[in-house]
Order: sequence, then structure tokens, then C-alpha cells
Amino acid sequence: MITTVQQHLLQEQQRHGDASGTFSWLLGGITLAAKMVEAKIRSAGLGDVLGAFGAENVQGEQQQKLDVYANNAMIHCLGLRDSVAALVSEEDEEPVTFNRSVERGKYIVIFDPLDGSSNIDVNVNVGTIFSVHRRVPALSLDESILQPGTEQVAAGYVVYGPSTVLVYSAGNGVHSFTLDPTIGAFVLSKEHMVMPEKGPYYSVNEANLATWPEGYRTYVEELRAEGYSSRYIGSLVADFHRTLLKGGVFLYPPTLKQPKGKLRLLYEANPLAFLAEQAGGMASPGSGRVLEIKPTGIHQRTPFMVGSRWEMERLAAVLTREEEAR
Ligand code: P6P
Repeated sequence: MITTVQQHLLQEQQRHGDASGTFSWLLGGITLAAKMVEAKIRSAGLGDVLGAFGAENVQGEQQQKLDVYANNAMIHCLGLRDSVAALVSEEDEEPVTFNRSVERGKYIVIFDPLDGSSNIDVNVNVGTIFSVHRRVPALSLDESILQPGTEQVAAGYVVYGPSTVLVYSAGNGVHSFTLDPTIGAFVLSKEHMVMPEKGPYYSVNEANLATWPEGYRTYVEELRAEGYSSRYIGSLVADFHRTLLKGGVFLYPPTLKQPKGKLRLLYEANPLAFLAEQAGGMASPGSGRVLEIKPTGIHQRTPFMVGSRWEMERLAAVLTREEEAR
């Protein structure tokens, strides 16, 4: 018998002691938005949804039409949930609140509505990434939004590819669901996913190699010498999904152009770091844990390395050795 994500969420909410069902109702908003985005992406080659929207987002990036659609879908579907106090999106400079008292909302949802969207026109996997925090009554809304990743109550992503897969964790393991288009439901495909202890791949944009801090060059050279293969899709959700399933390591180190890293802490690094650790892997900004970073801004960037325990411990050892040798 199949288990849909709604059924799984209901089991989770009982674990969360959230008898009111607001938690599963909230995550139901994300899965609804994901189904809307998936339908649009499936028709991207046909309708007038490809190509640039002609506007720029807060990152100064050319907005793709599907970016805008995905953002509107997430805001529409989640905005209808009373349990939402505020939304934070890569596409919006400021948090989005609704014409109801913020105090009524229990949760804050932080998301990248369509990550990797520059790949849409070449039919490469793209994804939606989300992170859920509780609104803390004793804190201001901004302080609740800027909680460290360790405080996330849930996180996940949807990867739109040959099949559409939702992966999430509510703190009790990582579970994946595959969209069954014949019934329009996400159906459980794997429970309690475990990232392999060690993998065959490293994943990094080697065009930046010359400007990384020395230790990262040493590390990649060591992995090459040990026979690793390189895989880099250039779409974070797809590169992470492969790392979760096959093991290995994904890296976006500091570069000369972006010394604080390129990827965003709140809606890229934190949710994926939460999933990685729930699956037995690790995630670091260079030293320590991504999840322990105290955010200072909703769009702040971070170096982001994530993967299997073996590769991540090896990276920490190489970076420490290089630091001590300086
Ligand atoms: P680069 C896509 O634009 C993205 O935000 C992530 O999905 C991806 O991991 C990264 O940027 C790729 O960046 O500099 O290697 O092209």
C-alpha cells in the first residue's frame, strides 16, 4: 500500500506533538506549490514560460519566468496557511508578512523557490529548497528569522528532473517521495535515508581552483590521487541529491570573487546541512558546522562544504594542517 507525503506528515506531526495539525498543514502548502511548479516546468518547452522574465531579483540576477512563477506559487500556497507568521524568499528583499497578526503564526518558512534556474533553458534539473523555523514569541520576528540552523524544525527540497522527488526531514530522519503524476501525489520512496560513509565523487566548480584558499586545492588533489571522479551539475539541489544518495563531497569554497562564499546560508546551506546531518553526513563553512552559524542577514552568503563523514573529516584535517603550516 502506498504512503503519501500527507500521511507521512501526519505521523510526523504526532511525533511533534502538534495535534493541531498546523505542521502537516504547513508542509502541505509546500507540496502543493511544488506540484504547481512541476506542472509549469513540464510544459516549459511548450508554453511561453522559458527565458528571462525581463526583471532582476534582489540578487541582481536576471529573473527567469519560472523563478517568478515558483515564488508566487510558494507565497500563495503558504500565505493561505494561518500557521505561517512570515515567509523569506531568495526572490524578495524583505520578509513577506500577511494582513493578519504575525503573533497568530507559529512558523516561518524560508525558501529558494527555484534554485539553479539559469539551467532551465537547457533542461537541467532545478530545485526548490525550504527551511522551517518556529516563531519564538520572546523574540522579534527578525530575530526569529535569524535563528541558527540548529533550530530548524524541518527542511527539505524538491528536485525537478526525470522524476520529481521531494526529500524532507522534520528531525526524525530523511525521507524521500516521488511524485506519481497518475494520482498527483508524492508517494514515499525511501524512509530514513543514510548518506554513504564514503563516496566515489567530489563536486566543485574547478574554474575557481586558482582563487581558493590553498587547503582546498591540496584537498582536491588528494581526492584525485585516490581515484575520485568529478561530478558537477551546477544546480545545487541536483549536486546535493546525488551526494545524499551516492556519497562523496560537494564544495563551494571561498573564492577571490566571493570570499564569503556564493551560496546563501538561510535558504541553501542551512536546509541542506540539516538534511545532511540527519542522514549521517556533515556540513561545514570551512571549520565547524554550518548549522551553528549565527545569521546576521536573511540573504547572507557562506562557504558551503557538505558530504559523507569520511570526506568531510578528511577536509577538516587538510584545512587544519594547512592552517598550522601557515
Ligand atoms: P557556479 C545556481 O545558480 C547556484 O545558485 C546553485 O544552484 C549552484 O550550486 C551554484 O549557483 C553554481 O555556481 O559559480 O559554479 O556557476
